[in-house]
Amino acid sequence: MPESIQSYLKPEVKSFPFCPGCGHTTNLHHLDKALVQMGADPKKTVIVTDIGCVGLSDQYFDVHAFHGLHGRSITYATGIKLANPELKVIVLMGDGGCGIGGNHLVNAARRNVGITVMVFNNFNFGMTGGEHSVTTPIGGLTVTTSGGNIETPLDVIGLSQVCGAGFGARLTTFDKELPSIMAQAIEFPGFSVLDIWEFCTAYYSPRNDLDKQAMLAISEAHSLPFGILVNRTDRREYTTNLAAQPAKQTKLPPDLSPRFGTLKSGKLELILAGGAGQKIKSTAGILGQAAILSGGYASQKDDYPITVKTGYSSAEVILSPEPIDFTGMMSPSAALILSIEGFQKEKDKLKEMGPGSFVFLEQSLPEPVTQAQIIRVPFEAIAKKVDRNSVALVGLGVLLSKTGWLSKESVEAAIGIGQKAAWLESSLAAFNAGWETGFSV
Ligand SMILES: Cc1ncc(C[n+]2csc(CCOP(=O)(O)OP(=O)(O)O)c2C)c(N)n1
Ligand code: SF4
Ligand SMILES: [Mg+2]
Repeated sequence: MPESIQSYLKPEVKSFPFCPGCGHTTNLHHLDKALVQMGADPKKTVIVTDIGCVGLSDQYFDVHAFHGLHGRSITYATGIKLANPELKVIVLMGDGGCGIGGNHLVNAARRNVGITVMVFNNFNFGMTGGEHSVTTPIGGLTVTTSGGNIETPLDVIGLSQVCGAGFGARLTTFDKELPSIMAQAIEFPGFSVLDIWEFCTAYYSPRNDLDKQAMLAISEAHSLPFGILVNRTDRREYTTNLAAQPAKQTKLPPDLSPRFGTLKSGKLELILAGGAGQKIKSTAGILGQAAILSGGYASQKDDYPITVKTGYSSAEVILSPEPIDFTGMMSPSAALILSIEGFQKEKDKLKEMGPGSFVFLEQSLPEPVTQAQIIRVPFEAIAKKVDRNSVALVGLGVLLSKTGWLSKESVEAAIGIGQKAAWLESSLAAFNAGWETGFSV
């Protein structure tokens, strides 16, 4: 049982790989003590490390471990906590990672997600040779600040506090109470963050004569006090909040099991283009679903401007009896062009269409340059008589009855799947009006 664990370090671990005197070594021994103090359950404890020398830490502990990209450890930790809120998730990151992934610190604190971030703050990028970081003190000498750092260091705890963190403390690696404050942070039911000042004995400490006294002076000079600076329990932890949300009814995906034989046609590439509000996207979806119901495969790529309710709307649909590995449009078999916006958008693609392909064109539109057979149809006028909002379904009806590429039943079934009950009747009527027209164009 957890209480009987005397150390969470793997039995074979004799030492850590850090330089002699590196603060990471001291901190990891403190973390081990904290876990012992808590009686942490190793199966419910996760150490997530960032990049840098600190990133070597997770492998020495007999708990779950995750090692990811620089600055992103808080995001992995958040995901792990969300997947299993019972876990104690501890992030070990350097001051470098804290700067590179600063937005993640902000957002984890803002959400009050119940993870613990321990910043092993040695005031520089240790692993890459001692470059300055967001926490380098003013005047600090590093390989990139040889004249003395002129930037104000980030107040890791202050930043976390204003973002809403529940628990925050600044400590030094030589603090006796570090293990118990680490344990307190890990047990805290919300976002907790520790800014642990320590030594990079290879780079920062020798360049700056950093010792305990110098650290105290830095704290004073930058108004970065030590101790527990944030401890509030008035905010509910994120995963607790999430669990309290009423369960949402999960919408089941539609049943698209093939029931209309096999797709008769070979591979087809179709362009549907019109204006916003002409139901181009949903009609393209119906077309694809009808192909799937007919035992085939379908892909759909929609395109529209960011101003979604105005301008063009177009869709590229591929239907195939074989799985579709490439969804690019190489040689369209047919295009359905319903408005001037769609015409302008796709007119260059029409130029590429060869003999044997079809352009179904709204009657009133200009003559396109194409080698495809042009079939002009008054789609709008037909739609007006049945359902003026379903021009695209009228067009689909014409296209499919003219070409015979899909059965009427498969499309009607797809309309039944995709359309809301209130619109079903008028949608079917529009498609059928188009289907009938297709025989005479
Ligand atoms: C996005 C990104 N930028 C830069 C690097 C290169 N890099 C690797 S380790 C490191 C410095 C790490 O410093 P810190 O996070 O403070 O950890 P320490 O080595 O001091 O423990 C850098 C910049 C990287 N791996 N990824
Ligand atoms: S380079 Fe610095 S941070 Fe890295 S192991 Fe050595 S002393 Fe520690
Ligand atoms: Mg560092």
